[in-house]
Amino acid sequence: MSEKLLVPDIGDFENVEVIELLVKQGQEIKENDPVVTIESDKSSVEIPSILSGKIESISVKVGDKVSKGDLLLSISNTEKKDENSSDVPKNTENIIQEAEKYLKKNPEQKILEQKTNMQKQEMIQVVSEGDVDPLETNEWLESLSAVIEKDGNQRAHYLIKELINKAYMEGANIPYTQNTPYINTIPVSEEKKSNGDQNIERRIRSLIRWNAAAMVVRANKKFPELGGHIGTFASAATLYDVGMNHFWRAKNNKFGGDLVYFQGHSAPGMYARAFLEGRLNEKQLDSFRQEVNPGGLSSYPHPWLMPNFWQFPTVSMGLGPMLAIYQARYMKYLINRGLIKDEGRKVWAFLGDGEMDEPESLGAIGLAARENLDNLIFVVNCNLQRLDGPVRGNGKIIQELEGIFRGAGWNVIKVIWGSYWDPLLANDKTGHLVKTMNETVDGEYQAMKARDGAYVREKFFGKYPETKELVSSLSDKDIWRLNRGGHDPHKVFAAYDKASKNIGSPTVVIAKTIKGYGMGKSGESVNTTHQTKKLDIDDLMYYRDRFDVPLTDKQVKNIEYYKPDPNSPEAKYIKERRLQLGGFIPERTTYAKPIKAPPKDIFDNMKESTGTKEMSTTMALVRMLTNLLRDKNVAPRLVPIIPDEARTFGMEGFFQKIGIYAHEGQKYEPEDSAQLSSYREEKSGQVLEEGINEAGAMSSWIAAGTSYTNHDIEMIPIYLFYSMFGFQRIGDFAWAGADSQSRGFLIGATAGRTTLAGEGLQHQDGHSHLLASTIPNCISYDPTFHYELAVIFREGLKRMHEKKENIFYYITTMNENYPHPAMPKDKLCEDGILKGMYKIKEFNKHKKTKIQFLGSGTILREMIAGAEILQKEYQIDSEIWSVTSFNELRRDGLEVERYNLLNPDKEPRKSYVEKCLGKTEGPILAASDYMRMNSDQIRPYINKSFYSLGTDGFGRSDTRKNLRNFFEVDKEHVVTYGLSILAKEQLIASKYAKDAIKKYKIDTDKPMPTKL
Ligand SMILES: Cc1ncc(C[n+]2csc(CCOP(=O)(O)OP(=O)(O)O)c2C)c(N)n1
Ligand SMILES: [Mg+2]
Repeated sequence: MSEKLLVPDIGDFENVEVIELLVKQGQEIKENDPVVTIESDKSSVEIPSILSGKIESISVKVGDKVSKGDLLLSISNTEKKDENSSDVPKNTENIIQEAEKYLKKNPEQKILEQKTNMQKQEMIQVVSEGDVDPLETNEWLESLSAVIEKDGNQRAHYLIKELINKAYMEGANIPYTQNTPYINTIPVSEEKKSNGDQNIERRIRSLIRWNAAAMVVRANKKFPELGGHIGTFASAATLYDVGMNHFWRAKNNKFGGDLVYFQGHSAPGMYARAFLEGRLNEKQLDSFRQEVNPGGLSSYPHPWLMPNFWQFPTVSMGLGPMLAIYQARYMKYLINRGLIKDEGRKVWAFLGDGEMDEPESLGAIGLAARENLDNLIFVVNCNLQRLDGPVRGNGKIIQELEGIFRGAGWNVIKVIWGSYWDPLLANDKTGHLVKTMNETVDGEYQAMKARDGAYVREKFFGKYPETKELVSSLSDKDIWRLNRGGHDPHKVFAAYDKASKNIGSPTVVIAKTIKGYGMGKSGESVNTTHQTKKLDIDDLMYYRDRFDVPLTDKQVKNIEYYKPDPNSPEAKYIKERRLQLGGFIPERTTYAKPIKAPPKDIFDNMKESTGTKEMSTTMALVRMLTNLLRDKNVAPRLVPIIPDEARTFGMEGFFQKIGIYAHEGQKYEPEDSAQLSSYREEKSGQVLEEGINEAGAMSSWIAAGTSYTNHDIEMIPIYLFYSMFGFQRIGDFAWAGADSQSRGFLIGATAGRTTLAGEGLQHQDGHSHLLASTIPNCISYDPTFHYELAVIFREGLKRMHEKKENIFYYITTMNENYPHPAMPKDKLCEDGILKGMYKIKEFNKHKKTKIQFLGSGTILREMIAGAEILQKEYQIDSEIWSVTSFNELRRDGLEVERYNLLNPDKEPRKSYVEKCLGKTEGPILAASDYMRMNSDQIRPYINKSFYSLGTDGFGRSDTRKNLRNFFEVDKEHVVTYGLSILAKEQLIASKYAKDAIKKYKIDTDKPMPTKL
C-alpha cells in the first residue's frame, strides 16, 4: 500500500521554502524521522514523517515553496499509527498515575500519624491578651485536641481549613498566618539522635574555631589591609561541623557526591577544617588572602583561584541561593534525561540571614517548590545580624523567612532553641514562655546575647510572673547557658536528618545562632562583629578558654595554630568520619570525557552563498543547531536555554524536535497540538524553557557549563537571550560563571543598537561586547556572515568541549535579514575569522587614493555599500576588513605590546592588527553597531591614522534606516566621513566631503547622538 506524506499544519505560514531534503528515494524511514527542512523568514524547522516505510517518490526539491497540505512524499509498505488504538491517551495516563500516587501514600501516612500521636506531649496553651472569652477559647482548643487524639493531624488540619473557609465566606477576611510559634519545628520526641561522639566532635569543632580565627588574626597582624571575617564562621561552626561529620557525602568512584554551597565569608572555617584533615599546611593558612604568589588561600570560595578546592563561588550575596536552586533543578534534568543516575545526591546551600534580603535569594524559591526539588536543602544561618547591625531589629527574621518559604511550598524546619531550653518549654504549662518568645523582637534577642545572664533574667524572663517563676531555680550562669538551636549539635543533627529524608519538596533549615559566638566582649553579638578581624591578647585568651583549646598562654600570645597529633583521637575521628562519607569536601575534580567536535564539514552548507535568499545570523545559528542535533556525539549534550524567547529567535521547531524539559511531563493537550511546532513538554525534554527569567536562565547555564566537574559529564549549554538583557542584566552571574570555569555559549541575539529597530532605548544593545570584554576568559565575537558564525561556533565546540579549555563564548547574532556570500577561498580566512579580522573585499580599480574600512556585525554591510559608492562616484579605492572581534584583537595587541616593552633588546613582535594593516595604504575607518569604544580598542596597536564610527548614546525606536542615519553608521555616513578623513589626511580636496554632506543632507549642527 502506498501512502502520501503531506505538509502538516505549520501555523500562520504559507509558501515556506524547502531548504533541505533529508531523505532519498528508495530509502527506508521510520515514523518521526525528519524528511525535509523548511524555512520561513524567521525560523527553520524539520518535518518528521508520520509513517514508516520505503520512500517511493519525493515530490519536492530544495527551493520549492510549500504550504499546509502539499504533497511531500509517497511511501510504500507503510505502517501508520492507528488513531483508534486502545493506547491510553497521555494525559489520562498522568491522571491515573497521580491518583495511584495518592492511593499508595494515604494508608502509610495514617499509620505514621498514629504512631506520632501516641508520643505526643501535653499541648502548649498559648494565652492571648485580647481573649474576651477564655472559657469559650478553651472549649474550642479542647475539641481540637480531641480530634488530633482521635482522628489524627490530617483530620485536624482539614477541620481548621474548613473553619477558615467558612470564616472567609461569612466575611471574616482575616488572612491565615503562614507562621508557627517561635519554637523548634521538630518536637523533642521526634528528634533523631546522632551516633557521633559528642565530646570528640566538640573538641574538633573548638580546634577548627580556633584555627579559623587565628588565621584571620595572623594575616591581619602581618598586613592589616588584608581583612577577613571571624564572626560569621564563629556563628556557623556547628552548622558546618554536623554536616561534615554526618551528612555530606563526597564524590568518589562510587558516588557522584553532594554539592555544598558554602557561605562566602565563612571560608576561614573551611580552611581550618582542611588543615586538621591534613589537606592544607600551616604555610598555606599563613597565606590566607595572599594569593599573588602560588599556594595562597583565596579570600572567599573562588574556583578560578583554587581550582582543586572550591566548587562554587558564593560571596556575592544572593548568587549562591539561586545557583543552588538551579543546580538542584539541573541535577534532576540530567537524571530525567537519563544522563546520570539518580543516587539521591543533595545540594546544600548555606546562606546568611542578611543575604536573604537580596531579591535573588528569594527570587527562585517558587521554582524549587514547583519542581519538587527534594534534593535541595537551604540552611539559613540566622545570627540576627548582617554587616551594619540587626537584620530585623523590630521583627523576627526567622518568622519572616518561615512565612515566605512556607508560602512558596517549602518544607520549613526551624531550629531556634537548644537542648537546655527543652525542660523549660516542657514546664511552660501556661504558655507564657512561648508567648514571650513570640513577643521578643530580634533587636532584643541580639542585645541579650551581648550582655549576661542577669540581663536575660530581667529583660526576658522578667516580663511575666509565670516566666520569672519558671527560671527561679536557675542561676544567672545557667540562664546564660541556655543555648540557641544553631549551636546545639543535637538539634542541628535532627534537623539535617529530617531535611535529608524529606520527599517531594525542598527544605529550608532556619537556624538561630549568635554572630561572633564565643568572641566575648571583642565581638559577640555586637553590631560591629562582622568587621572584627583583630583580637587582642585578652580576647584570644577568652576565646581559648571558652572553647578549651589546649594551648599555653605563650602559644596564645604567639597566636599559634593547633594541630592535633596524627594519632590523636581527634585526628583519627575527623579522618574516619570523612572516610565514611566518601572523601573530602569541598574538593573540585573532573573525570568527564571530552565530546568529539563535529567533523569539519558539519557546517559546509554555511560556507556556500545564499544567493539572493536573505536570512539573519540568528536563523543561521538555529540552522547550525539543527545540524548539530544530527551529530550523535554532540546532540544529546546540547542544552538549549531560552528565557521565553524561542519564537523571537525562530526556535519553536525545537519544541517538537527535542521537547521542553518538564519534570511532570505534559498533563494537558496543548492548544496548538495539531501544528508542527506545537508546545511539547516532556520529562526527558532537552530545552530549558526558563520563562521570563534571565537570572535563572544564567544559573542554568552555569550549572550545565560546570557539569563536567559537578556531574562528570561534559555538556554544551547554549543560552540565547536578547543581547541587552545579557551581561547588563546578569553581569554578576556571568562573573561567577567565569570564576566557576563554565564552558558553553552565550548568544546575544537581536543584537546591535540599530539592528534591532523598533524596540527602543531599553532593548537596543550597543555595549554588550564591551561588558563581555571585562571577563578574562570570555571570548566574544560579532560576526556578520553565516560562514563566520559557523567557523567560530565549531572552534568554540572544539576548544571548550573537546580540548576542555576553561573559556566561554559570547557571540552576538542579529535579526536583520540579508543575503550571505560564500566563504572566501583564501586559506587564511578561517584563521582571520578566529583571530578577529580578515580582508573580505578590495576595491582596486583606480589606484590613486585608498582607505581601509574595518566593519563589524551588520555595519560591515554598510561599509561595503559605502565603499562601492566611493569607488563608483569618487574613484576612491578601499580594502574592507571584516572584524569579527575587536575584543580578541585588543587582547592580542595588549599581549604583544607587553612583550615588546618587557623585551626591549629583542626583535619586536607584531600585533595581529599590525600584521593585517601595517603595510596597507590610506587611513583607517572602523565601525560597528556598538559604541565607538568597541572599535577604538585596537587604536593603540596600529601606527596609522585611525577614526571610528559607532552607536554611542541611548537607542530609540525607529526604522533601521533612520536609526543608522541618526547614529551615523549608514553607508551615506561611511561615504561622507570617509571623504572627510581623506581630506583631513590631505589625500583629496575637502570639497568632496562638503559635497557629500550636502548630497546626503547631513546636518552638521546636529548635536552628538549621546546628547540627544
Ligand atoms: C552583593 C553583595 N553585597 C554586599 C556584600 C558585602 N557583604 C559581605 S558579608 C555582608 C553581610 C552579610 O550578612 P549575613 O548575610 O547576615 O551573613 P553573616 O555574616 O551574618 O552570617 C555584606 C553586606 C557582598 N558580599 N555581596
Ligand atoms: Mg547574619
